[in-house]
Amino acid sequence: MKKIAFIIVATFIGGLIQPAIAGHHKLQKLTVDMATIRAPIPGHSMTAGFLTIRNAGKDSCTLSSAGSEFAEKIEFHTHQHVDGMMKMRPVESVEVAGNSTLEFKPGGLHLMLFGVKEGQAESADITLGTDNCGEITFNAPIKSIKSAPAKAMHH
Ligand SMILES: [Cu+2]
Repeated sequence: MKKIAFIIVATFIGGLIQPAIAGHHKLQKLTVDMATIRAPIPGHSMTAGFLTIRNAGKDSCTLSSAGSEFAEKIEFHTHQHVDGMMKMRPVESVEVAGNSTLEFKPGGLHLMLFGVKEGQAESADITLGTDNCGEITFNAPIKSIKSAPAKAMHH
């Protein structure tokens, strides 16, 4: 009798836990790793941010906004070849396909931070908003990162 009761209880608990895990997964399918903000050049209020974002869900997530206390405004930027020159171009949204990882990196897709606060901050929290996957906040250390070649820095 004891064994049967145990099986019933285990099945009941299992039934409770599973939907909870599934629900949690739906909210937290985006994860951010390797986030950094390039330390702004003294006297400059603009800099770039880099990160790796992973979408563990099967549906794509569309990043539609970025914000931080550290900057007045954050845009998504890509690099594009225009007449043989690499130029940065703002994009309104960035799609992270299901079960995939997307890199924001020097010379490619990146976050552009405008109106950066002066001071000795060592890191800043950044929040990315999405159309369909909630929002994610992560902490990005502020580091000196070697600049991309000068021609890649034109806006
Ligand atoms: Cu840029």
